[in-house]
Amino acid sequence: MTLHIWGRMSSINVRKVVFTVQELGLSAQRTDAGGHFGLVTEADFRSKNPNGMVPLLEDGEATLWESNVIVRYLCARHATGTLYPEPLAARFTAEMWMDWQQTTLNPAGRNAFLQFVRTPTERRDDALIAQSVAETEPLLDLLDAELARRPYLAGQDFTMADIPVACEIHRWYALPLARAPRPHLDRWYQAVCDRPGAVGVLDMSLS
Ligand SMILES: N[C@@H](CCC(=O)N[C@@H](CS)C(=O)NCC(=O)O)C(=O)O
Repeated sequence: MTLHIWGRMSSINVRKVVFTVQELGLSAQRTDAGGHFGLVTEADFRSKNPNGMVPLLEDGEATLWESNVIVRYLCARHATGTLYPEPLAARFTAEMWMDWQQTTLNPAGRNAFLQFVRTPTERRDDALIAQSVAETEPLLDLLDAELARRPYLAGQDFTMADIPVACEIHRWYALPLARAPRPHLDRWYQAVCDRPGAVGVLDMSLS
């Protein structure tokens, strides 16, 4: 059974899923949806994701939305004991970072991305950018300090936790902003960029 991913690659949330599929060596069909590709308002799509958002994953009987849930599901199904850690403490450390990406890092950085990449220059709101930078910088410091203590977010090895956070860092690093030296964050990010899942994902330009 081939996996079916619905979603455009310009979406960070779709990129997480594509990274995971590639990392796991799975074959998947991807259909562009959302943004100017549309589809998400159609009745058939809404019957699968009533939110009308991407990504959406179909895998046999499983029809799933929410990007981090899809990442967890794929890792649980195909990589229990590695990307999906088995000991509960390690697994929930990974879960913790994934929730942190969704609830803390993403909201902080979102406006700078939207202003720089999706807003015409003449309508750009510098105050929104400054606020987004002010909220994100301490979170990058936090990541740098955490990654000084261990190679990956959930411990010694690469896990599902690293995928959503790396997709977020990819988006942030592509913005035209001065970057403070953060050697541990940069070392970790380079290691994630070297993973098989990163090809065509963490080297994409933003749109
Ligand atoms: N919490 C959801 C958010 C999904 C979301 O916001 N998706 C955006 C793209 S990143 C979307 O579908 N926007 C409407 C569109 O693309 O038409 C997730 O992580 O999957």
